[in-house]
Amino acid sequence: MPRNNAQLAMIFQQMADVNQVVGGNRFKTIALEKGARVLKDFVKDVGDVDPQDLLQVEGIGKGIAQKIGEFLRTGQVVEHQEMIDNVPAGVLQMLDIPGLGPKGVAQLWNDGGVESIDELKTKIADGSLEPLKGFGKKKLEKLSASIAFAEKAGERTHLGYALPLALAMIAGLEDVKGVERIEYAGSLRRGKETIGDIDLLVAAKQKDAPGIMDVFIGLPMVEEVLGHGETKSSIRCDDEHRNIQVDLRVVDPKHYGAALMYFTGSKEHNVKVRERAQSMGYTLNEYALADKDDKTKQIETKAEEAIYKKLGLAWVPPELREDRGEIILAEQGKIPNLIELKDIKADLHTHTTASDGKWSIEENALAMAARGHHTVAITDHSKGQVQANGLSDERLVNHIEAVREVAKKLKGKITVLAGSEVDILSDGKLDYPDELLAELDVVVASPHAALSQDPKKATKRLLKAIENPYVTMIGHPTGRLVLRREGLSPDIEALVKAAAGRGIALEINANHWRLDLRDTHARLALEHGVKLAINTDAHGQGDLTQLPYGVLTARRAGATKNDVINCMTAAGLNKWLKSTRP
Ligand code: DGT
Ligand code: CA
Ligand code: CA
Ligand code: ZN
Repeated sequence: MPRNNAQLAMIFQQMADVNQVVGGNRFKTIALEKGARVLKDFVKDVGDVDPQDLLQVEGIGKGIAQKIGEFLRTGQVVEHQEMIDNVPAGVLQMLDIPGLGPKGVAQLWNDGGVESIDELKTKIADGSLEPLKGFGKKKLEKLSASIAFAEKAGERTHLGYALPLALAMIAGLEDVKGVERIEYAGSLRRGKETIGDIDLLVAAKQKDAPGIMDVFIGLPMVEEVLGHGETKSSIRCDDEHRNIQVDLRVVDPKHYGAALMYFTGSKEHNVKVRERAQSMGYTLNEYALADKDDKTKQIETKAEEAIYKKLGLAWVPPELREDRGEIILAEQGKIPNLIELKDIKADLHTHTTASDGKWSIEENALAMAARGHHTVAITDHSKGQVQANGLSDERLVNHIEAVREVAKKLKGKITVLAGSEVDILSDGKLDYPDELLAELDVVVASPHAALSQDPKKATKRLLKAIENPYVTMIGHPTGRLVLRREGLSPDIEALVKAAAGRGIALEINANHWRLDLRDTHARLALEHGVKLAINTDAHGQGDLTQLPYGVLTARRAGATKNDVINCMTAAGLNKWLKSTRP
């Protein structure tokens, strides 16, 4: 999302929330929320749009447009500042508790006298909130769990926010005088779903380091300089108001390999490799692989590959450096040839305006073709997803026809398949009858509601869906949202075995909020020979950027292109889809 749009969307959303908390005018809340939504979906940066044209955009009225103008001129919205100044900081923080919402916060504050998360915890514990209407024992238990989850999530951020930010910083630094190489290291290079901080590494001569540091701390996204040294600086970004810390280290080009290896981690991987080095008569640190007895005798320092090689190991892709058996694979020369973004040739879970998407069937398919895909499946929501405008049985019949029309029109450009993202109801039944599912080419069965079900029920529910003869894959199997919602905790092994038995796929939903299956679950699926699907779940053009996150997660699971149905040829995929059907 363009920067200005993201910041403004967050400002309007916070204004809407605070307005609700203080019991402000309802229409003001609606206008602000609408403004936030429109900005989130807006493709161009609002800073590049003529103010008159902005007023033509549906959902941007005079008030919103005026605030956008103010923000672009001054970097803030005075009314926003005034509103948040009138509410205790602790109350604002309570708005971040998943599942509570502005109304709940208002009630806790006004009727319960709660002014911070800490107070909330105390008052839940001593039972003094139970008389509060709508805050029964069960609700308070849920609230406690949400708080615990949010605290555990702590200061980490999503892969999908950290990666674009790191790339933007690299773009701002790579042409600076003296920069020979620059890469991100740490958990980001390992493709983890959440990132504690971003670690940037530069290869440059000592004399050029100060100049590079000066440019770094002056980058436009820098909010606060936490430390400014010759070889290391740290800054804090306020990207979309998520605090992200970035460390930049400058190392001599001759030590770059050792440094990159060290700062990529994981710590656990590093420990294992270092132990191996020691057992072979070496030492290994962030400068070099050196002789144990004479540390001035540096053996390999420049490239990661050479260091691994000296240790009798194949180079280990960063995504596998988690001490999950990769050292043995590297020793045996059995590191898998991991899937790459360019291997993905199909998207089998996408939406259109028929349900809650923002583009037509044809716009969707043309974008997928332009992206280089040979196949796309149109999988709009089923009727139970009322808030997502899910299709009734009758609407689905017409929709299939509309998809077939577009498929005919685009023949030769891209294969357009008719599908559905059919809701897995809480008891495991699907939201359409089998006769209707049989008309579709692709059936993505996904859980959307009842996501705090107990694990036994969840397992039974998903197993039942897997058994349906028309299901092609289970979409985002747990329904979790990264750092936001735990989702279902089914017996993954049982699901994986059942999917293997049926010969159907399990999805890695590539959206960085989902990444569901997560890396460890996907790994389990592969161990049982289950095929993975990597889909964007795209609701519009902007969502195509999510695909790399799904690929990174698959790489962390050790997937090759042969494990992923989206990498098949058009003919191969067609044949595979048929093989899942009776
Ligand atoms: P994060 O930032 O929490 O998402 O995770 P990382 O892995 O990026 O961790 P970070 O930023 O603390 O450190 C970057 C890398 O530096 C880490 O993956 C491995 C290396 N490293 C940091 N501290 C140590 C240490 O005490 N021992 C070893 N062996 N490596 C370390
Ligand atoms: Ca880090
Ligand atoms: Ca760090
Ligand atoms: Zn979907």
